[in-house]
Amino acid sequence: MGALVNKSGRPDWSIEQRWDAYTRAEHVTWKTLFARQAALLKNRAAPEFLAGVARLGVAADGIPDFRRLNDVLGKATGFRIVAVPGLVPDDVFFEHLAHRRFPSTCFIRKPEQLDYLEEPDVFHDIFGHVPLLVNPVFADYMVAYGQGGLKALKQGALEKLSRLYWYTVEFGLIATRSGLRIYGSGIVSSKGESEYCLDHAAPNRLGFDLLRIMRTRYRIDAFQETYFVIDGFEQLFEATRPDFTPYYATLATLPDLAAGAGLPTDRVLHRGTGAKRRGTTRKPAAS
Ligand code: HBI
Ligand code: FE
Repeated sequence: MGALVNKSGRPDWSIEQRWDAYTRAEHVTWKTLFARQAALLKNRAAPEFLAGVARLGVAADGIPDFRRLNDVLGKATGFRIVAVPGLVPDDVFFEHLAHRRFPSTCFIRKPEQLDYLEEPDVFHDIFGHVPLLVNPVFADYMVAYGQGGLKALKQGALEKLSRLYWYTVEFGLIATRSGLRIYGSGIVSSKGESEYCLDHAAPNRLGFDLLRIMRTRYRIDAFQETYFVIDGFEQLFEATRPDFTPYYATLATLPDLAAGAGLPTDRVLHRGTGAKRRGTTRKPAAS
């Protein structure tokens, strides 16, 4: 991450959302993105995600007012959205999560960036992340991740831990009786990757494996080469409950793996062909 500047003047980097200041055009951008993803995700997203969207009642009408979202979220899991100007430093990010606060950007992408932008915007942060924060098990996982992040910073293990966030919170898939479903926010906020991650033969789809994930590098500028599939949010929470200190010691003795690597020990749901996507130079929406 490049040097970040605290424009907020507050130690937690929070700002006011200033919901009244959004323009009509900005609300239209949100509505366009929302309508497109809602239709696409009906049979693709995890039922828990879709239940969260319904419960928040966010969102079909335009960029949501965080105060209204917080009424619902607070009652459901005690989580609270705080507005931030953009990416915040790792320690600030983890402090928020550990205290049941989700830092969300407030700006929305420009109309010509509907399919891709580098940094998280309010559509990614709110539509992508907040529906699952209504789910008690997932909410607890996010808090535990914040606490684990603060520990990993002290142990010099952030690179390993951040892969866990990437391959679960941002790009995770979940197995259901009706087949694979999406729960990762980087996917649900991207039209192209919402299709690619489930339908395309190129990427690996592997069973969740904590240490394997923390060894696996990732791409931030292209669709993922590997997706990891959980059986349920309980599995995620239970697997990450132990102290990670001995895991980091083990990982220090093992080589990192390429994003598209295959191991004999993988639980393979689909071994990717690795074929490069053709026909577009478009990148997926940022996470
Ligand atoms: N800041 N606003 C914001 N959003 C993020 O997702 C975020 C961040 N700062 C740090 C960060 N993510 C990651 O580096 C950690 O997940 C490791
Ligand atoms: Fe994100």
